[in-house]
Amino acid sequence: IMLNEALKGALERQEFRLVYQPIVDSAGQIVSFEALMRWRYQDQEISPVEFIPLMEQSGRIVEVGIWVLEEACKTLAKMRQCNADICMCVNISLIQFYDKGFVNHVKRVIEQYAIPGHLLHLEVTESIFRSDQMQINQKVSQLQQCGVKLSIDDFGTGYSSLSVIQNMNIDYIKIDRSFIQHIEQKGLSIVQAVMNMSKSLNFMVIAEGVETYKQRQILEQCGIPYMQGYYFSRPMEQSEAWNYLTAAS
Ligand code: G
Ligand code: G
Ligand code: MN
Ligand code: NA
Repeated sequence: IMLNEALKGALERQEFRLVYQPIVDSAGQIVSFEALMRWRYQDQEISPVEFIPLMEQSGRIVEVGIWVLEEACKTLAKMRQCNADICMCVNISLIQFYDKGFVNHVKRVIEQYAIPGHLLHLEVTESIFRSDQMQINQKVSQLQQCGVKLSIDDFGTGYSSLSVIQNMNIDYIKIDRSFIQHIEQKGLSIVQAVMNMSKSLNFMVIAEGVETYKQRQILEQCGIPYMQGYYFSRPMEQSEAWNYLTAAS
């Protein structure tokens, strides 16, 4: 309840910021950053795991989500001066995704910052599959008309119906880090299953939460094209992310 009160003016008090974690290809080259929200309240960092659900309950996530999208696109526009092909991944809450102003907002932001749509990747969780198929397809096609790409985040942890995935035009699937963490003990069957699906259903695969060289090696042998995790880099403040990018370019 106290956090809820504190969240009310957090945007106005400029307590939110974004940090950026690289996503790399099989050669270790950066292809993208994922923007992740941070909240500093009275000298404490509060995790999005705590405050995102509160903002979803209050509906405030729509307004704050608009800020996130703008901030991420502003950063992307700046980064493109260094690497014109770099992409930006932004987490989108389902409430924001289905808000009636969302598509127009996405359009406005990519126009404002002159960003080619395909460089903006919107990440939604599997909970999207719980909504009505018609509703999903309508929103997805509206967004794809803007050129933006869609990713399923934390894949494998939630509800997903294979038939819905088959009927949905997804661009990326991010395999949840829980499947990567135990890859050495429990094996690769989930990862391989997603890789096989990706070929017939035509989406790209990203492995999340890669923490060790061994994991990277195993995933590489499995043909995973993109990886993200502490092994490559933790999420970075904007200035660090800029240094990382310029050093890599
Ligand atoms: O960065 P961290 O591991 O603390 O993120 C925890 C969770 O919060 C992740 O599931 C992540 O997707 C989510 N999250 C981080 N930033 C955002 C954001 O800007 N919007 C939404 N909807 N979720 C976010
Ligand atoms: O749900 P989502 O995938 O958006 O969550 C992303 C969060 O996962 C980031 O905020 C980041 O803090 C966390 N994360 C990123 N890489 C790693 C990793 O290698 N190990 C662990 N434990 N967490 C990670
Ligand atoms: Mn994510
Ligand atoms: Na994830």
